Amino acid sequence: MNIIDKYNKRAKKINSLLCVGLDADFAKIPAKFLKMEFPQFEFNKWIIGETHEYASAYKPNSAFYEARGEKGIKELKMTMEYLIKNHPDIFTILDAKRGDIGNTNNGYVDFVFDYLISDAITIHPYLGQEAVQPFLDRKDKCSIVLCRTSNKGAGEFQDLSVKHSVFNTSVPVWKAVAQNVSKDWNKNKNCMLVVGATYPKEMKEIRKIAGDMTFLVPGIGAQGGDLKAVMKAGLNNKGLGLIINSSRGIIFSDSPKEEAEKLCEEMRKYKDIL
Ligand code: NUP
Repeated sequence: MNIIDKYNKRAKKINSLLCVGLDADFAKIPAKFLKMEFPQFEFNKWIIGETHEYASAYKPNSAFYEARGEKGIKELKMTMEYLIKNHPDIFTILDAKRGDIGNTNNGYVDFVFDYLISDAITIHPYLGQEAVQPFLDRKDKCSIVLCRTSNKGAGEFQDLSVKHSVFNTSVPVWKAVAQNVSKDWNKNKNCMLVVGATYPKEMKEIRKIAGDMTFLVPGIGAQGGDLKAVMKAGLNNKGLGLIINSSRGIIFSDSPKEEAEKLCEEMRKYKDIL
């Protein structure tokens, strides 16, 4: 089975495009977990228990684990192993935004895909396809390339106009990324794009370029993205093509279960009316 079909199968089975971000920020996790031997892991286990019936993907961001050194890495690995063992049909993404020269990337490939057994990794495209080839060559794994990020200052470089042989006019860098990744990098059908929920207009343009490719969409919840606008702009013609993430908005809410359910129900509603 193609790795992206792992996500599609789960999304269809439970009718949900929700990705829960396991951003177990040590400064924010509730006190009762801090007393435990493996606080980030225990917190994640609780979040997974609360949210798995609505989740088609989980996305830990490596930063929150790296911050604790070896303890954090251990608990990140425990989290990934827990997911594989207990929820093998849920897609996993390590949000690590890697990307270096080719042979250095081999180290990231081994760490993220084989040691942490993640289905997917986020990477940035700045060094070009030749450099990130070690990620793309892993046919059994998915590379999710930053295209249009959700942050306010995303445009500083991403909006710069560039000449690109495929387009007649100059285009912003994010369009060039969407074009190259969807047409050239995706030979193994194992690429996705990161498109922030805070930029639905751009998402609509990226959808036109990228066909039915899947987008990882951060920016719902704490960053204020508009779910309806995202789904209108980004759903592909199969009613899929989006992995919609919320991290803080779910995991640090009063009830992660209720927040996940609410978001999932909204997605189902919009899917039916759009
Ligand atoms: O463009 C991006 N924006 C973004 O927020 C690309 C990302 N990978 N992220 C990540 O998504 C961010 O690092 C964090 O892990 C998550 C969003 O979290 P939250 O705003 O829902 O708490």
